[in-house]
Amino acid sequence: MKILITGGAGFIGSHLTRLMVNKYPGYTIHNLDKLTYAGNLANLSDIENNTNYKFIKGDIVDAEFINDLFIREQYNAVIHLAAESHVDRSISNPLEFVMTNVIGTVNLLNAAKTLYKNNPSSFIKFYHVSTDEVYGALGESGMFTEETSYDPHSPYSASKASSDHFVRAYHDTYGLPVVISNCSNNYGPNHFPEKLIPLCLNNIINNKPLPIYGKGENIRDWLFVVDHAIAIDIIFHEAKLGNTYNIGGHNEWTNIDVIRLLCRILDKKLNRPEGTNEKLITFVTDRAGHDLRYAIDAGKLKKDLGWVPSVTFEQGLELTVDWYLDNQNWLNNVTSGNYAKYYEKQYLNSN
Ligand code: NAD
Ligand code: TDX
Repeated sequence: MKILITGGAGFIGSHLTRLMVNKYPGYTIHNLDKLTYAGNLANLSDIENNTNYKFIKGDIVDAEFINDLFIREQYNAVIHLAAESHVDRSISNPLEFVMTNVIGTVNLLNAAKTLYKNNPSSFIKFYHVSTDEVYGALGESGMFTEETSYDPHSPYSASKASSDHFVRAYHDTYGLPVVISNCSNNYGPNHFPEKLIPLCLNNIINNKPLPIYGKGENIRDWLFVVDHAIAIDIIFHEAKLGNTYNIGGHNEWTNIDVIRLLCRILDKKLNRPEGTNEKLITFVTDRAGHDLRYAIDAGKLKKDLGWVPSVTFEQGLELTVDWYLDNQNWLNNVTSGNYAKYYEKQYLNSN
């Protein structure tokens, strides 16, 4: 089986690519990534020489490039993660999110449709990786199920909702074999330090303020990134076509409590007196349209396919903190902005 993973140099994509390359030596895995600020080939340095793995630099917004690639490579399946993924960036530049998340997805769907039409038994699946943010915000109770109506509030979630609708439309209209999953907030190694947990981790290490939007009372449902990758693998292989699965950790935390826990873990690991890091917490202006609460009901995934998270939040956060402390070069590289150019040069020189 020849599988195209898009966005494989990003946070979740790199964990999924590693899992697929190592677990399925008989598969050929291509990783298509534009290497935006969020894409980093250093995330995959441990598998870059595997014979069943190939990196392809390219932009999913470029329809001609995507069509040529699909015709040349005759993929059997696509797992689509490439996206602009940061809500705050979507508030300052919505159009970039429309281009990548909507137009880019439709380009991939068109290319997949051509392969499927030409040889229906050879193109088996288009797996679209999406987010719980498409469902909007919850009040103090309730959970998102697969039946919850879409109600996106940010330009990011609106673009992801739109891409989900296109994926379903290609299933209903053209019979394209699709699967969608909507996951809650991920955390773990290789998370770009613009998102809450890695941003605060980096700032604690460097004794900088920890910016908490509003009063820190917004609630997210956190899942360790490797558990998301495991869920995608299971859904990719076992889900019925046309189905949607919610993925989540049953692990709701207010932002302020997450950051307090992180501060306590890092007080110990950095040998600072208890309470030192909490003093860095700084309340700042709230995010516009800030969703109050997300919570995923992942009961269907457990019932149908037997998936449950493998680590608790405390275990996952400890693993994450240890990874960042052991990989401060990674953090320094991505915060210096030199890394994309550096790794691109390395790659071009070696090919
Ligand atoms: P990320 O920002 O870390 O990585 C995105 C990757 O896509 C990067 O490697 C980037 O270079 C690549 N990319 C961006 N634009 C591209 C383009 N035009 N062409 C080709 N490649 C391009 O994102 P992430 O957090 O790993 O998220 C991956 C996917 O999972 C996204 O679709 C996101 O919506 C979804 N998701 C993320 C979370 C989360 O908590 N991070 C939760 C649920 C769903
Ligand atoms: O500096 C900050 N201060 C702060 O209080 C940042 C960056 C965030 N926050 C808050 C906003 C959110 O309530 O923390 C919470 C988490 O924020 P992010 O890490 O930006 O994630 P979120 O907006 O919840 O979206 C994430 O989860 C769903 C991912 O970025 C998305 O790609 C995914 O789809």
